[in-house]
Amino acid sequence: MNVDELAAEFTREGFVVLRNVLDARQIAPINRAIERDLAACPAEWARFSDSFIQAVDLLPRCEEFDGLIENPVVLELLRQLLGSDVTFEELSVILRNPTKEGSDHKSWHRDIVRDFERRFEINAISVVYYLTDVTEQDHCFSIIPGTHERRAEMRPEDVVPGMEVDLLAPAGSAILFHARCLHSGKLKPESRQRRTVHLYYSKASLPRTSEWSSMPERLRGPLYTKAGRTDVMEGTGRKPRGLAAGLPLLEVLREAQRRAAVA
Ligand SMILES: O=C(O)CCC(=O)C(=O)O
Repeated sequence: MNVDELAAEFTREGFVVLRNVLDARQIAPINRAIERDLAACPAEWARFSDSFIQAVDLLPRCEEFDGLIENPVVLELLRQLLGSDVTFEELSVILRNPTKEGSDHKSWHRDIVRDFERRFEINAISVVYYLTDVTEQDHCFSIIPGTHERRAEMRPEDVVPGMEVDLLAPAGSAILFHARCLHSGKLKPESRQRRTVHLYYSKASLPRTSEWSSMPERLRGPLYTKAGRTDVMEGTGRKPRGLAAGLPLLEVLREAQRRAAVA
């Protein structure tokens, strides 16, 4: 499919899968960076559960992710979808370990803004890179097509099994999805560890969607104009103000999600 066809599919369904955007030579240094950072900076990795571990502020310590932010294939499609003023907003890494838990801790949700009445404020695209193969047996990303637009009236509690599409793809694939689309992680009892990198993009003309990922000096230019912006949307991307200093990352992230849920 060419970029116009991919853009049309994304616009209709709210997501598209680009298989094999990265090859093994590009994936290996990213995996090494994850292992290095896990060992060197364990406090930067929030352990939500045995099966959900996340780091949200890796860029100051790891240059290995820069190529993902600026991947030319993905950026061409993003420019088509968001316009030439596309901006990078956030990068996190999620590790999903083997588990017997039956359901995902976040369940069905829209990203950034949890308040259903404010869902049309969500104007961002997430890019999820699979770093490991995701087969029928593995924890996968699951999405409800069209819930960014034609089915935007659907609430998380309206989802019934069978509506979802499970995105199975080899390591090196990139999923682009509209952050307004209902989605969830689907846990599988026999899964291997799944590794993913989650990036968010929006537009320079819109408020910053997230302040979790700091952008060090080396990341400058049109893609990074949100680096110095303090007008962060009310939602999961906003660091909770007024918390005690030194609180573990897990508690800070949980509080951000709690505040976004009751907003
Ligand atoms: O781990 C998953 O597949 C789900 C990720 C997710 O919910 C998200 O990107 O917001």
